Amino acid sequence: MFDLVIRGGKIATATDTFNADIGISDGRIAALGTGFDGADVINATGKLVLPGGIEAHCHIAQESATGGMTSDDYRSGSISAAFGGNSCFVPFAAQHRGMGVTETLDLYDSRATGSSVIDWGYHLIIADPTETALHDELPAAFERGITSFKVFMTYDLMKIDDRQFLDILTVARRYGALTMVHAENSGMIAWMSDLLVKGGHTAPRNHALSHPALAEVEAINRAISLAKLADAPLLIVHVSTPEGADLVADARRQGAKIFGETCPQYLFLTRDDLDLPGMEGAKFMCSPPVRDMATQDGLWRHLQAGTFSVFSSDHAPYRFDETGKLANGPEASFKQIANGMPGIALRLPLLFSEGVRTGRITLQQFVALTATNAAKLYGLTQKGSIAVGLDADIAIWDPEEVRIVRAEDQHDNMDYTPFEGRELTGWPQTVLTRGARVVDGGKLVAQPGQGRFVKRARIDLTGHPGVIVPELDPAQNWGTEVRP
Ligand code: DUC
Ligand code: ZN
Ligand code: ZN
Repeated sequence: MFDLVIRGGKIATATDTFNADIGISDGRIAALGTGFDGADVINATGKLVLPGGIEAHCHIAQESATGGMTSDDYRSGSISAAFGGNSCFVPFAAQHRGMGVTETLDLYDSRATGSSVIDWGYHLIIADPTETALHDELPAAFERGITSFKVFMTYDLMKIDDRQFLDILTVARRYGALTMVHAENSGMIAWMSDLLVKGGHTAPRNHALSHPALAEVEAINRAISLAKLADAPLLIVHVSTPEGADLVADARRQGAKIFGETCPQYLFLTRDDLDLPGMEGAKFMCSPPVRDMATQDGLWRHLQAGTFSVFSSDHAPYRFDETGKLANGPEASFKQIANGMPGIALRLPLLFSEGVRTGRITLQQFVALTATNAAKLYGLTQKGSIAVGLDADIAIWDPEEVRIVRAEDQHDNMDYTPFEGRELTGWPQTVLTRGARVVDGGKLVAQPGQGRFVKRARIDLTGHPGVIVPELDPAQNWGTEVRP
């Protein structure tokens, strides 16, 4: 007798699809089989039973370097995530210059604890890699279960230089942490932005022109080169160009520990969405920017070919009002508008409907991209699949349900969705975190605080040997031992 049985569903993991009952006890998957009985039973006949999504790129209760706050906190953000089929999320804890790492993590603990309905962790954004941060605080953060760091190659108040990047990669490598990078060339963006503003081209659509594809390609190439030199794992987040994805694919073919992420906006939106009257286009501003149809096709091909390990929302919610996009008034130039858009609840339905149902990707790829690979990269050793002993983090989907996306049906704290009016087929109906229902039949049934902080482990690099550059290989260097 189990605490809960999910009966009669079709289970899919990153490698298999099979029919079985799931027996759950004490929040864990206790058995897979048939004919199970439980104190509580969910009938999943005709449904897909998938690992709960792990949303590993979202901005929740996060202030930018210039002070703007995202509209979702850990309560609304986690609720929205759960309605979108996620049972765990990993937002960012953002260090700003002058802040210590420990102080940053304490601040985010105070924001998240008691609020989230699903399990959570944080990636630490490092904007001030002082000696204390590198040698005392990052190891302490790792001990605390924060095993992924994000750095920026652009934004004046956030960016680090190449030397600092190498220092962070080296510490991360030593502890088994994953470094994530926002890869865009800062100088190219500043130069383009100044040219546009000087010419009076300040409308939101110019945001797309101010972030040329070349800026991403150059920075990805540099970031991969730095990671190879340090022999450290690196994830390029929000890849928005096929040329950038080509670089990720090449590095992976060489065995380097390079990973890539893309996001819904780059597969489903184009810069025509930015070209709306007045400030409407601001709703579609994110960085890197959305591009064109040829870009979408190229990114879909990379998704199919396995270049990307993770598909994340990059939920960065700023309302279309004076608290968000319009904080600098209705006449603001594109440079003064917050970058980011919501999407935490639609990441999975968009990819399921337009990826799996259309046959562009398999159900196994869907599970890998949305849960299993994130668990491996981010050290969520108890999550990301359906197997005996793992947390019962499970999403039960109706693959035939058709819904039209409407802002008014969302559960985030936003006043628009960039995907308004899209018809999507296949939606999550019930979501469990550690065996407890969070969302059931379209209703929230969890209390804020039901989610727990997850102390994460080191990155799982199985299958990624890494490459040692000749200059660091003693066999090719008169026996000289130089180890990062
Ligand atoms: N980078 C992100 O990851 N999200 C929002 C904006 C940005 O620059
Ligand atoms: Zn970024
Ligand atoms: Zn982001």
